[in-house]
Amino acid sequence: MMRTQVGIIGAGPAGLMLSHLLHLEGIESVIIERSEQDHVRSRLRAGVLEQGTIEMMREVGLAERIDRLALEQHALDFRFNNRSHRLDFHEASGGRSAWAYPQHEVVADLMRVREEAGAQILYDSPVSRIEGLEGDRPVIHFESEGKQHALSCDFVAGCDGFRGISRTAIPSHKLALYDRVYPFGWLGILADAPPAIQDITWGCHADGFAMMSIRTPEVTRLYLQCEPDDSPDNWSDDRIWAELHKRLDVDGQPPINEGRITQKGVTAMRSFICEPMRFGRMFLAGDAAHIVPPTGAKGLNSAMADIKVLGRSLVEHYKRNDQRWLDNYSDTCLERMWLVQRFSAGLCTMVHQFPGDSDFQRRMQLAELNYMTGTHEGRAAFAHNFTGLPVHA
Ligand code: FAS
Ligand code: PHB
Repeated sequence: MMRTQVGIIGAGPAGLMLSHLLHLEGIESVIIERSEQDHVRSRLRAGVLEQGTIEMMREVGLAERIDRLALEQHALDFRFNNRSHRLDFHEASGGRSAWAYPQHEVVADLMRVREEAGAQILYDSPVSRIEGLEGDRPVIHFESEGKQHALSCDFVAGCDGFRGISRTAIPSHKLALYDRVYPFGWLGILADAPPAIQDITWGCHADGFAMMSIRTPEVTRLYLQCEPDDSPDNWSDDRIWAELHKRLDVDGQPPINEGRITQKGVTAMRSFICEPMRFGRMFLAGDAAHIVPPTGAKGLNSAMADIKVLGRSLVEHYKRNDQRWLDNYSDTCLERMWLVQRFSAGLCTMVHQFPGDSDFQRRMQLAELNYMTGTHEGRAAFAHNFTGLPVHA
């Protein structure tokens, strides 16, 4: 039987970052990942990092590519009533920013430093069972190269995403699940087209939400609100550009730039949290414990916030034999995560068109948008959340 200190399930951003943080403190870990490495590395997902996530990556030795490739964002341009309403969250937050740095670059950075350090990351090795979580030596069972294997460890980190196995290893009567599925999805588009302006741009249109976000100076990430069960096959390039121009172009601003569409995909929208984020010697982190609609760009950032707390908690256990951080881990993460859910769900309600909404609801949305972009208090509240709430670790 294999043996390590911390068994990590999942080589997404949460699992990779935890493994790196522990390595920096001389704590052993093994990552067990279901998919092949190239599949994990190539997944296109989040695009915007909070100030705290950028600072964390710099602190752990990942500054070089961040400083070279990440594009600092100071504002978000809200478009409604055929006008641009630029919310400068850099100014409204006293100088805090967000950065355009795609998730697949974060994953590539972490994979590189882990490989350079000789990390044990077992790809193409699905975990089938976790046992002994209420004992002193939990065991993770997994398959690799057609054979069954077992990893004995002191602690298990469930970093295996929303559809992983770790959360299901917790007896259902020990869990409280909170869930909301939205009646729409996002059609995500990647286009070889330079961003029309340097600000993330939201179209809060009566026909539906749209967004233009930046991946590189030559590549734009675009989103269109669509039916929750829609298919990219229903969206020709012409239909995509017509809808994006309708929802995003306004007087006084350059129209969005068109270009070759290189990727299309539909993402469902969900708010989800499980409580607690710990069972015995297993700690859940990232999408394994919570999901937010991508509206507020909080999925990846929340995973990193959990890992910052979990990393600190495990270091306190191994280095100072102090269990308080581990004992408080779930409450610490959930207190912040409910505030993140509040922000993400609130934005979702404010900018999307819900089936059956009355004219009154539409006017309420416009009033929310006017308050948030047109008052100091509204801009400060948005900026405080969008650039990232503090992480207590
Ligand atoms: P991940 O899901 O990234 O990683 C979990 C890993 O565990 C995966 O590699 C999986 O293969 C592995 N795993 C699962 N079961 C396993 C098992 N039984 N054994 C071993 N390994 C197992 N967030 C944003 O902020 N902005 C966005 O625009 C955005 N867009 C998204 C689009 C899509 C389609 C999806 C699915 C998510 C999106 N997200 C977005 C959220 C996303 O970025 C997540 O928050 C982020 O990947 C969370 O990272 P992890 O918690 O590491 O989970
Ligand atoms: C993205 O680029 O994926 C993105 C940007 C801003 C958001 C949400 C997602 O608010």
